Formats: sequence, structure tokens, C-alpha cells
Amino acid sequence: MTKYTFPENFFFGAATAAYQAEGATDIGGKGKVAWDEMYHRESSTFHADQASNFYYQYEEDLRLAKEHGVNAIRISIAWSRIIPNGIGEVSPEGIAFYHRLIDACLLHGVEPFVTLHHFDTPLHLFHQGDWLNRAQIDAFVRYAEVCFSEYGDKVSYWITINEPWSIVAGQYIIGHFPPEIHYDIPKAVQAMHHMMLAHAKVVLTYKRMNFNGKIGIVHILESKYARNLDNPLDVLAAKREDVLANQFLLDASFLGVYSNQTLDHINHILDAYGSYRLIFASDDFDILTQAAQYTDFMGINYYASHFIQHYEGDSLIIHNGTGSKGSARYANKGVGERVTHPDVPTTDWDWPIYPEGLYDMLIRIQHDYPHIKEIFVTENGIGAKDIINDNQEIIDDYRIDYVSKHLQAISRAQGKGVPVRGYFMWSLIDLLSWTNGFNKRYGFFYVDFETQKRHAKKSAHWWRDLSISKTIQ
Ligand code: BGP
Repeated sequence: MTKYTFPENFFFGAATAAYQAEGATDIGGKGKVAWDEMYHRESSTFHADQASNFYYQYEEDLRLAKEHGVNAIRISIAWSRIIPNGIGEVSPEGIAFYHRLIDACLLHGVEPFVTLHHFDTPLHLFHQGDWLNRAQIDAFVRYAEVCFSEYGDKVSYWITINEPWSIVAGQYIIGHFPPEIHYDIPKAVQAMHHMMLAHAKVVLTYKRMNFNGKIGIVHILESKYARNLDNPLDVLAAKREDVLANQFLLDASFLGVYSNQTLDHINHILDAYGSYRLIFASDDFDILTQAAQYTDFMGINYYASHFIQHYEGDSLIIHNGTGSKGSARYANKGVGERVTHPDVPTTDWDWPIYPEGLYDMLIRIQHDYPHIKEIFVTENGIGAKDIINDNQEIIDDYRIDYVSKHLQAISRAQGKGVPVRGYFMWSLIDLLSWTNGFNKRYGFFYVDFETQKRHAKKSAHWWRDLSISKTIQ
């Protein structure tokens, strides 16, 4: 049996995000975000007011993390705790909370990787257009400067933005994130460009401030395969989805320019939606190019890959937000349609389980962007309806299997020279899932959302052993 061994200094991490974990949405002067409004509509069956109560229980969660071999944690800072309306006064209570949280991470020996934006733009800015509004870029830079001045001496790893693609896909294509707009790819592309600029300006700001830490960005990167490799139309559809979801952002953040091939495909997609063309300012590419050189690492979130076939017709997306297997559809005009593959299993939420797609993506990144010095797999995991039995155990063998297979893919890529320095399981504790609520669980620790009591799952015990042996069979 092949053995996969990880280096001594590898980060065996786990991830969280402020809005999904903290709760305390109206505590400490926190400003509102668009999710608060959406979840408090009558039709919503859940909200984030308590979430996993991390705001109050982070000490316990960090202790559990440490005890189970988790030596790094992704946390995010809620912009609206630091600057409640996004542009005005800084909140001393918000500043103090993240000092306490970051200090606790360091005290427990759990390295904090801190994200500045994880899907939670302050409501006031959201109402002014969110990332479609270029003016938000400067507001984000100011917020980042505040965070760097406060926490820059303590935090060694910063992440500017989490998953620009998921943000715009949710907001403007699938329509299950506020403002719930459907099938508007032009808006999605324009907002991504603005996020890339915001990321770039924050990287340059951080470097100007002369800290010793590192800064990077997290992209969700799912491989896109033609369903039928012999059909050139399927091949084209897969390429188009790849450019839209992956290559556009990779080019911006790691080359500083959109290649001709990228722009060609983007323009073809835009043509299906009218005459829209991406709007740039004259110095955008100087900023992107400079930042690309100074970006220290790339974070990859990876859950699934997709098999794509040619698609004619209007966009049609049905989101499976309940875990009733087989209910999803995903077809975009001008791009293609995702279909199942008979050899590839899926989760109850219809996400294909395909570790090989992570391996392929890592090899491709190394090939196309060889100057990237360090890579972290910043999220990977499986959402499931975990059951707690009468003995208070959660036997999540499917999670151990999923994580093992993805770690094997990472180890194989390391063997080919891909510089993957750490892995973060999504998630440390069960959290709010943005569009699925609380029954799609990902954590090493089961959260009873009634009592907020934590229970270590079988996977947490397995992780402790793995963090010691550093070896997967
Ligand atoms: C990523 C996000 C996370 C998390 C995860 C699981 O895209 O960065 O915040 O939610 O996906 O997704 P979901 O909760 O929709 O299953």
C-alpha cells in the first residue's frame, strides 16, 4: 500500500468564517450585512443570529482544535464589526474582539490565517452596489489598513478576499446570495474585476506598511472537464466555464493581466447577453501587475469538479439547498451545462466527489503560474447530514474517506514539486451553510445548535492521529 507522508512543518488546519461561526450579529456595535436582511424575511427557515456561537466560545473551540492536532485556523474578520457601516467610524469593541481572538489563537499554538472579506460586505456598502461599485475598492483598502495597523504584528498570514467567483456566482448568476439576481453574467464579470483590483490594492498597501507576514488570496478552483472529449462543442463549453470561473481570476491575481485567450472567451460569453464589455480604468493593469509580483501565496478552496456539455437555450439553474440528491440543474447560456458522470459519486447536495480534479488543478497551477511560491489548500471537506447516536458519537467515516483521498491527491502533487504547505479542512466546527442552513454539516466537531455543545466526531480523533503520524496509507 502506498504511504503518503507530509512534511514536518505542514499546516494541518481547519477553517471557519466570521458570519458562519460567530453569531452575536447585533453585539458589540456590529453593523448589519445583507444576509441579516435576507435571513429575517418570513420565507427564510434559518438565520445567523447565534450560528455556532463562536463569538463567545472561541476559547473552547481553539482548545479543542489544539487537542485534536489542528495547528492552524482560518478565521475571518467581519468588516462590519470593525467599521459598522463600511466607511465611517472604527468600532473599538470590534477591534478589541479580534485582538482577543487572535491572541487566543496564538496562545493555543493554532496559527491564525486571517481573511479580510468572506462574503460579508457591510449593508450600507451593499446597498450602494457592493463590488459592482468601484468606490467600494477604496473603502476596502481603508478597512484593510485599519486591520493591518491593529493586528499586523501578530498575524503572519493574511487573505484579502475569499472566493470572488462564489460571491458573484451566488449574487448574479445562481441568485441564492443577496441581491438574488439570476443569470446576469456581465454583472458577475464586472464585479470580479473590481474585486481583483481591491485585492491588488490591499496587497500593495500591506507591502508598503512593511510587515514581516505574508499575504495572498483564496480562489475556489474546480476543474472543468468536457463530458465527451470527442465532442469539440463539449470541449469548448468546458473551456468557457473554466475561463469564467477560474482563469479570469487566476490571470488577474497572478499575471496581472487578462490574456488574449481569456478575454476572447469572456467576450464570447458576454455576447450571449447583449453588447456588454468589461469596463477598465487606464491604470488597472499596472496595479494588478505590481500586486501579482508581491502576492506571497495562493489559497485554493476545492470541493468538487464539473463535467460540462454543450448547451443551447436560456440559462436554467436549480439550486439543491436541502440535500435531496439529484435535484440540481446548472446550465448557463453562452457557457454550457454541468452533467453527472456515471463514474463519479456525488454528495447529497449533488457536488461531484473527484479528488483527481484537485490533483489536476495543482499541476495546472504550477505549469501556468510557476512563480507562485506557496500554495495552501484553504478549504476542502464534505457537507453531510451527520447523525449523533445514543452514545453521543458521530461516526463520519465518509468524511475521513473524503479528506484522505484529497490529501493523497495533494501529496502526489507535492511529489511533482507543487509547493503545497498546508491544508485546512472545512470546517473546524459545524457552521451555518450560507444557502443550506444548519443541516449541512462539515465540522470536525458536531455542534448541537440548541445547546451550543460541541462533540468531537470520529474524524476529529482520526485527525489527531494523522497530525502526529503525518502519514496516510
Ligand atoms: C465555500 C465557502 C465557505 C463554505 C463552503 C461550503 O465556498 O468559502 O464559506 O460555505 O464553501 O459551502 P456550502 O456551505 O454552501 O456547502
